[in-house]
Parts: sequence; C-alpha cells; structure tokens
Amino acid sequence: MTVSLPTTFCGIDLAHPIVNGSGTFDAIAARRVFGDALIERFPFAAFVSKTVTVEAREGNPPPRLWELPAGLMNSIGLPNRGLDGYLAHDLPEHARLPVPLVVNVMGFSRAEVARLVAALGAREEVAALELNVSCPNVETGLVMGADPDETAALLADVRPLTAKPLIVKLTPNASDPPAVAQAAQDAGADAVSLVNTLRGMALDPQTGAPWLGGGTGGVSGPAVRAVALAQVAAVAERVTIPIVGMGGVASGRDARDLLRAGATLVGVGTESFRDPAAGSRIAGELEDALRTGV
Ligand code: RRO
Repeated sequence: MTVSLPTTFCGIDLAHPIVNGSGTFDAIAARRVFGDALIERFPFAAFVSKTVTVEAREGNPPPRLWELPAGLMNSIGLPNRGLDGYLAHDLPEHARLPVPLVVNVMGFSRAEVARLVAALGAREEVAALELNVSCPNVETGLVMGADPDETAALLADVRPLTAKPLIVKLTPNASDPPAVAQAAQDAGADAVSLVNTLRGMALDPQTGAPWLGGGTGGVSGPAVRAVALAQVAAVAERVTIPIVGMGGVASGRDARDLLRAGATLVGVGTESFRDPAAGSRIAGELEDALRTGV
C-alpha cells in the first residue's frame, strides 16, 4: 500500500509527513538485514541521520539502555565516525535511499557546529541539516539549546554558511522551550523539531549506583507523549516556521495529535526499535485517521 499524503516541508516535497527521529533508525544496518526491499519500501518520507560530530567518537560505556514501563532510557553518547568518516562512508549509503536526506549534527563549540554546517551544507546529497543543540558549549558551559541567547548566537554564526534548510532540534530539558524556538526563528532557523529525550536516571538494584554508563540518560517512548504534545502546542503558539513534532508516537492517531497541535512533520523514534516498519504503518494509519476522522 502506498501512502499519499503529499507534504511540503521547507520547500522539500515529501510523500507523507512521517520521518524518523535522529538516531532511532540505522538505514545502513537495516539495508544489510532487509536488503533492497528496504529501499523499495522505505518506512519514512525523509531520512534523518544519527548525530555527526567533528571528531569520531566511541560513545558511552555500557550499559547504554534501560527499559521503562512505558518507554526506554538511553545513554548512547554520540558514537559516530566523525565528519570525515561520515562523508567517506555513511553519506554515499544515505544518498542511495529513495527519500531526501537530513543530516543531524552536534558540536561542542559554535566553531565546531560551523565546520559541520559548512562541510555538509555544501553536499548536494544533503537536503537539510538538523542542529542537535542538546549539548553544553564547552566555552560557556551552557547547553546551546536550553538558552535563547546561546541558540541565537549559534544561528548567527552558522546561518550564513548554507542556503540549505536549518532545523533546530529543541531539548525539552529547558525552562522555556518556546522562547528557544522563538530565538531560533528570529536568528534564521527554517524549522524546529521537538522533543529530544527527557533527562532521567535509573539505579542498579544491586549496587544503588547509576545503571547507565553515562550516569543519566534520555527518556523516550509513550511515557513522554503527553509532554511532547504540550511542548509542540506551546511552540506552535510562538513560531511561524514549520515544526517536526515527535515524542512517543506509536500510532497514526498519535501522529494526528501532533499535526493538530501544529506540527508539519511527525518523527517516529522509539517505536521503530519494536517494529522496524513502524514508519510505514503509522503513515498508513495516519492516512486512515485523517480520512475517516476516527
Ligand atoms: O547519543 C545519545 O546518547 C543521544 C543523543 Br546525541 C540525543 O540527542 N538524544 C538522546 O536521547 N541520546
């Protein structure tokens, strides 16, 4: 079944509004497992890469996951091949996917983000860039996406470096996400996406020490759905640029709720770990929900 819910996002034509959340769907591994069938029936209308940093990273020590009654907590720690490794190895694979490519980047300083935006924004294979601003700026100690002034300063540096759409991925671990979204818009962002994961913690039942190798982790899945819906609605009240809404989406109705709250696209994340075809299923369910109104 082919879903037809044509959607335009930042000038990019998409078959429907369902995309993956960054870091929740490894298209290269999925292709290895499912073969070319994955290419022919790709579950998402656009593919969002896992976060790329300037330097290669191993990621956090294990354990990296903790299962929750209604979700998942992760502390993956940005393992990736770094910018050069991404360009040489992952980009050619991602460019073979039958949908537009969004590359998610994170830097530990504005200069690092600038380097990533300049290098990746110059590639014709890349349709848009998503800025993961959930990490501290090593120069100021402030989380770039938790403070409106930090976000504005980042955009002021990187906006001139590319004509490609820039999507700012907002963190829910901020006192005023709509103010950050407004700052991003005013400084030239083309879109915002939210929510990233909510900070959480689990203790090892034997030792009482933090279970996750990284100490704390990011909570996702149905547990955060209501929080995501409220934050998307609040951000939609403040900005006019398009919103990619995500957080605990597991059905077409969940996706429709985020569209009703003001999102243009909907990200599916944790549900893809349970069902790798969740993107296609949810897009089909969304089409039914919008047609029948149920
Ligand atoms: O890699 C991670 O641990 C991670 C990242 Br960069 C992120 O943005 N959100 C998340 O839940 N985990």
